[in-house]
Amino acid sequence: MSVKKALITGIAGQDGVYLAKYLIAQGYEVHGLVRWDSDVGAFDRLSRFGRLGVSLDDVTLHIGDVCDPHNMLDLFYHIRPDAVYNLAAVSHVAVSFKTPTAAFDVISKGTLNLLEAMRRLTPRARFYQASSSEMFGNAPSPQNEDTAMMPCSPYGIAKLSAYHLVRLYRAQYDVFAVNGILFNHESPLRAHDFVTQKIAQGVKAISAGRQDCIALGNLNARRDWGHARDYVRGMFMMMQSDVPDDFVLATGQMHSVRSFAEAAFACAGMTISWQGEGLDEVGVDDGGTVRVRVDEAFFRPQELHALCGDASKAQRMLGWQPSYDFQVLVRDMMEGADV
Ligand code: F7E
Repeated sequence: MSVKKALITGIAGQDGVYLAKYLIAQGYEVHGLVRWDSDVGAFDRLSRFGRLGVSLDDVTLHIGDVCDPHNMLDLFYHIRPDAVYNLAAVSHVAVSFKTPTAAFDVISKGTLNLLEAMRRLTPRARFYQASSSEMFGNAPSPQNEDTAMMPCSPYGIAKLSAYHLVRLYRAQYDVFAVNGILFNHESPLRAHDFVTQKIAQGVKAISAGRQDCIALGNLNARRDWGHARDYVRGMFMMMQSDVPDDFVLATGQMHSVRSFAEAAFACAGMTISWQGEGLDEVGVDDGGTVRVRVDEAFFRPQELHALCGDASKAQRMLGWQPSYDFQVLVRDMMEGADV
């Protein structure tokens, strides 16, 4: 039997590297798409592979761009993938307000280019779309597959358009295409401008005496944070189902940015108490030193206040459930031990 081939767009990101490792272990030949950069081979862009123990000899990297339809046709023609995981995105919600066109190009047009290439060249391949809980916007929690979607960021709106493209291609062209509606998922490989990693790195720097304080935005924002390792396993499970469908992956537990900070400081043996309100609120350690302050620069133009997912469909139909709880996730990020 020939070896199955998987193509992962956005392979160099947190989820891409965890997924590549998972698929290699499942016996797949893994191909990954990375954007051109004059430093494309530079250690920092591909460093996540090494941190997770994945040799660059075990993946085939292709330089390209999902925004280019010819490039996608060429890629499908040459690789002939059996499974396509579309993880490419401008994944930072705040950045999508500054570069909305880029967000739409990569997320919406990029997904369209991939679906078109797949239906023309490898119509029996399976397609995973990285849809996001950001599509729900401020719809009431808990959110599941039937919740009305009201995105409140260019990122969320672009993701919603890609989500609908997947559903359209499934209905119209009978391709196997699934939407994984993933709530926030983190790990020691998370980029440093997402709040969990920013806090984890900040607390580590404070306990090492290299930094005094962390500046954060909305401390009251609440998210359903899981571990990327559990979520890539869920992506694979969706792709093995008999019938293509859409699934929420979430822990069902919601915590505030403030609680994440408290938990991270606790891992470093520090207790934080909160004083003041609004922009004047500070988090103070036992010795009275300010360790967290609020900076307006980190607030979103439109805030998404609370996300908490209901993953009962994935539990029922795929047998998926998360193995990391909030405390274990925070500890793992603080130790960086799980990489
Ligand atoms: O923000 C608040 C911020 O940037 C979480 C992406 O993977 O998950 C992620 O999007 C919350 C927000 O993630 C800071 O306002 C406070 O309410 O870590 P984040 P995100 O925007 O939820 C979804 C599911 C995706 O699909 C995305 O691709 O934390 N917050 N202070 C802050 N956020 C950041 N980044 N920095 C702060 O200083």
